[in-house]
Amino acid sequence: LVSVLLIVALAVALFTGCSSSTSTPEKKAEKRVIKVGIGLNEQSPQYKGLQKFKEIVERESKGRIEVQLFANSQLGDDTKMMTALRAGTLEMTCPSTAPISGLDKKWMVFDLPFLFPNEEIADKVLDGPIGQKFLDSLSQNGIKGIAFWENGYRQLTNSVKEVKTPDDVKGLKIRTMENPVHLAAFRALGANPTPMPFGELFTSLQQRIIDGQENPVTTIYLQKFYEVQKYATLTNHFYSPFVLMFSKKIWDTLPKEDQDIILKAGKEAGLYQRKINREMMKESLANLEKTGMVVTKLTPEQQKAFMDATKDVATKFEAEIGKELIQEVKAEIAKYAK
Ligand code: KDG
Repeated sequence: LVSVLLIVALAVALFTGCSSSTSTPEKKAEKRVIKVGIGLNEQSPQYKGLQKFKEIVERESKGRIEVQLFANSQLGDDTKMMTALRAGTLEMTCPSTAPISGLDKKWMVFDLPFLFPNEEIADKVLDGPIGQKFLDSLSQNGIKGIAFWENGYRQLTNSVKEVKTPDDVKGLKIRTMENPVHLAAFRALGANPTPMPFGELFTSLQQRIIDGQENPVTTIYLQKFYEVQKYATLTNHFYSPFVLMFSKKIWDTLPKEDQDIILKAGKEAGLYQRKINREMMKESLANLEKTGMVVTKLTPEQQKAFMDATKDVATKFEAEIGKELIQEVKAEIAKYAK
């Protein structure tokens, strides 16, 4: 028995010894990790788009690249994440155009009230030469622009009263994104706007520090704003698209093959994201109405009153955005609106 045990022990020693000696010389190719942070939650179409992005990148890189997703402002708010991209301490994020204006004022053009008449026209302009010019220009600020995704038309909610006319907005304390055009538009409506990061929004509504906020219906539903807001008005006032972006500092260290995979995946996942964003918007609207929230749909005349009340906002920002640039974007929109 002793000899049998000895032979077994020897065999085990030989086996484990052999296997470890064969695996040490060749070091496995190191996995590259791409972290992506967003403010919205895991149910959002934005997160679903990122799951698609992850799937494509991991498949196309045959597992060499791993994409890790962080929702709910876990990695900070949009501005903080963009700062991290510029410093090279975070790979990716996907803010709306609104906070990008903190880096470069011309981005405010996409936040002008009632800019895009519909989503299809927005797609054409953003996926065309003008959109590409904007994405490329981010490199001046240490960011590689990948693609435009969709957040969706923004709608107004509040806890005080039903809003049907610009007059009803007067005096309401409204949270906006951190963007001068948004502040100016709400001031033009007579509101009292306060910019605030998304992560602080729910609690501020709950504690009644502010009366209202504005976001696409899907966000209003999925982030449960209906629990703390009684009234929603479908104003469609801003479009403010999402921009999927990468740290230029890190991008410049990537092999061309990986850059191509990421770029292609970002665009492809973006098309998917827009599609589900539009589907979920319809579902969310129906769901919101079921929660008991008062959802007010405006007639074209009622919506025009909001357009008229904010029509001078674009003129106010001509100097900062550039008059020609506003004209160029508007001409491109008009071309597709025919
Ligand atoms: O993930 C993006 C969000 O952080 C943010 O852009 C959502 O529309 C938004 C808001 O109101 O801040």
